[in-house]
Amino acid sequence: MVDIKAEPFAFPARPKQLALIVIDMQRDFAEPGGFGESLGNDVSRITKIVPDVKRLIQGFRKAGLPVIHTMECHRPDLSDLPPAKRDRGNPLLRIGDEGPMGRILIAGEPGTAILPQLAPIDGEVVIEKPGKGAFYATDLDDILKRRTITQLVFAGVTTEVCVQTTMREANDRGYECLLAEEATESYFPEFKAAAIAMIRAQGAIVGWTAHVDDILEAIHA
Ligand code: C5J
Repeated sequence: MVDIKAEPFAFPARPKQLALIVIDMQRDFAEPGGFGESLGNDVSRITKIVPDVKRLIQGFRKAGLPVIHTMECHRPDLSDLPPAKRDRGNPLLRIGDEGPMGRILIAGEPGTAILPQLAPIDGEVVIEKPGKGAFYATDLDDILKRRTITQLVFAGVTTEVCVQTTMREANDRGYECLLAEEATESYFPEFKAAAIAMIRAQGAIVGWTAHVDDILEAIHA
């Protein structure tokens, strides 16, 4: 076991049971013309974390630990897209609409792809998920159980939506969760701060949070 310096107290990592989950680092959330911008967001906040997400991914690869990527996306026929999700709000473009990077959040479209700097390499699992949480309607839990993974480090976007939802789903399924603070972002700085605070409050009620440097130092120890 190796302790990772974390809040609200050290994370007792068991490296053989640890994986990195990178949530939704997709062009649709990070680039102009994608889903994030169609909702009125400043997407430049998301691209700023790419270097920290990249060194976390590289650190896990170097340590021989699994890296799992998720993508929020839907089938081209929209059969996994509930009207309650598609018709929400008043975005410039809805999920499934044709945008400058192809159809918004549809599997296989250019805009739905993971940012090229963070692209999965051969052998890494990619989970396509129709919901906010990565356990909903996917085989993520089976994949983790088969590999005897019990602890998850989280990176990706957005902190308070898909990252926090997945952490809560994982927590309920018995996984210990650690959020890498510099490797996650929100379109709203106050929501990122609030999510970090609520995750680690009450004795790590959802999980721990830690700095990327401290995670990397511990997994290489
Ligand atoms: C959102 C996500 N915010 N990946 N998706 O719609 O957080």
